[in-house]
Amino acid sequence: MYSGLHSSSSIIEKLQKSLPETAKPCHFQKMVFIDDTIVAIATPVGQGGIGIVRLSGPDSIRIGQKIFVPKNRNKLSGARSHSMLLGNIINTSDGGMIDEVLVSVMCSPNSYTKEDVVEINCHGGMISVKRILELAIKNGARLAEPGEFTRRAFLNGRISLTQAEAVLDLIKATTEESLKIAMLQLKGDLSEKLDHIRNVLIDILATTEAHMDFPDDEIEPGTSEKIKGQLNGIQREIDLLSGTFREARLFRDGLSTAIVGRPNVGKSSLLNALLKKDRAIVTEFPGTTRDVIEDLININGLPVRIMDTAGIRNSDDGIEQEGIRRSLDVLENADFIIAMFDGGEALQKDDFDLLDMISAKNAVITVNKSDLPLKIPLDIIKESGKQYLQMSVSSGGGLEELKSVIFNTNLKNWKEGREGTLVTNIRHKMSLDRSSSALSRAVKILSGGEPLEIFTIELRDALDNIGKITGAVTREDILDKIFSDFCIGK
Ligand SMILES: Nc1nc2c(ncn2[C@@H]2O[C@H](COP(=O)(O)OP(=O)(O)O)[C@@H](O)[C@H]2O)c(=O)[nH]1
Ligand SMILES: [Mg+2]
Repeated sequence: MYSGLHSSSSIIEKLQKSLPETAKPCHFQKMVFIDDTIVAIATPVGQGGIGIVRLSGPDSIRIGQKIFVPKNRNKLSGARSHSMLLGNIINTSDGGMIDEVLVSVMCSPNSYTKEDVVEINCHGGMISVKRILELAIKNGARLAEPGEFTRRAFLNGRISLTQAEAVLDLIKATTEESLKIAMLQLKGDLSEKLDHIRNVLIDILATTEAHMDFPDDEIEPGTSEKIKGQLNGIQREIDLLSGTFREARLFRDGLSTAIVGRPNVGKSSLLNALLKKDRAIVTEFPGTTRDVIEDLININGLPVRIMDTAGIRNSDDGIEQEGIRRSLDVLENADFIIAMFDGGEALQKDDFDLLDMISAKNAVITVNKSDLPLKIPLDIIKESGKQYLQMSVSSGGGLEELKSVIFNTNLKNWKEGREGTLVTNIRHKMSLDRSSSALSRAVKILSGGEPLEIFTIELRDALDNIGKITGAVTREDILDKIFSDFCIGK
């Protein structure tokens, strides 16, 4: 009897081996990590050609089978992985048809989450997707949390934490260049580099701990020098990675750039010219712009969040004062400032105040209205030590030059076609810096001949901080924070 059982399982095994991974029905390779099944609408809410409701978890196929009736009478549970079935979604309580759909099945472990995934492609629009979502929930699925699909992909070991974060960057990318950088991270560029760093540190830790097991055995000077050399090398690699952050993160988050100046110098005109559309109201009356207006432009792949502000001057008007307060706020917090002056008028007190305000800022000065006779003494502008350029927004003169200045001033070390791994995420940068400091301390301890125990504490600290980046070392609260930035359905 037992041998019979044995032979049937080996038949399955044989069958399993003979099929390509994606051609196996799901029950051949159950690999369940988490016991509940989640569901969400994966496409944006609104009208569209199609909408997708996505299920992931051990019961996806069972739930799918309950609500979906295929046209060709095949069962969903017998469907080949990565195949699609045409059929209807049927209301389980009254048997009514909800929508005609295409259902795809992706079996564990060959899916986004590594779990069984069912995706229901229905007609776009609010009603159909919502009804299918509700039906799936009624039949045993739970509404997914933001980013929960990607979180499962991470927890099930399909991707590292940096790769999961890259998925979010990919969704949010606004230029081709930002997309390219996110793709590199998704490919695992950064995780690979960090895994290498981790492995070297683990080796050193193992060597040291082996020495500690034999307290009489002093660590020989030769070994100690070798370890120091290795640690210095690793620290250099970490610092190089961390050093890419300042510029690389601009491609991820965008460069926030504020146009500031007293009223009527041409700030709103400049915003419109950069955007090539009439975004802000332009009039000859000072004080027209009351609020901060923000929009996105692309300068050589750099997303620039450009902000037009209310003119900064002394004003008794309550609404204008609030606008000015917001302008000052933006001036304080922006990555880059375009300080604008009207070249057709003599400098006024508000202009001198502005020169003061930007003195310690990352800023460029533009002297606008160069089509009019110049009334500003350029010497005073030069004295500020800031880069300046003359332009005429209304005739388009100087616009391209301004764009190059924005790019080149903020990306001094950026080279086109550059190679190497980039760090774009502040979380990664902070952990890298902590790791680097721990390594500095470790080397110092080793040089000072202090006990190896103290040395290993620092080494572990360095190691942990690298592990936190890729997710090799994780904490729930960090995961919660990372995935809460995602949308539901990803
Ligand atoms: N002559 C001249 N006028 C300009 C130029 N740029 C803007 N203006 C005019 O200056 C006035 C104020 O422009 P606006 O963009 O509303 O200035 P803001 O108050 O700084 O936002 C409008 O009448 C514009 O047409 C320019 O380059 N040359
Ligand atoms: Mg304005």
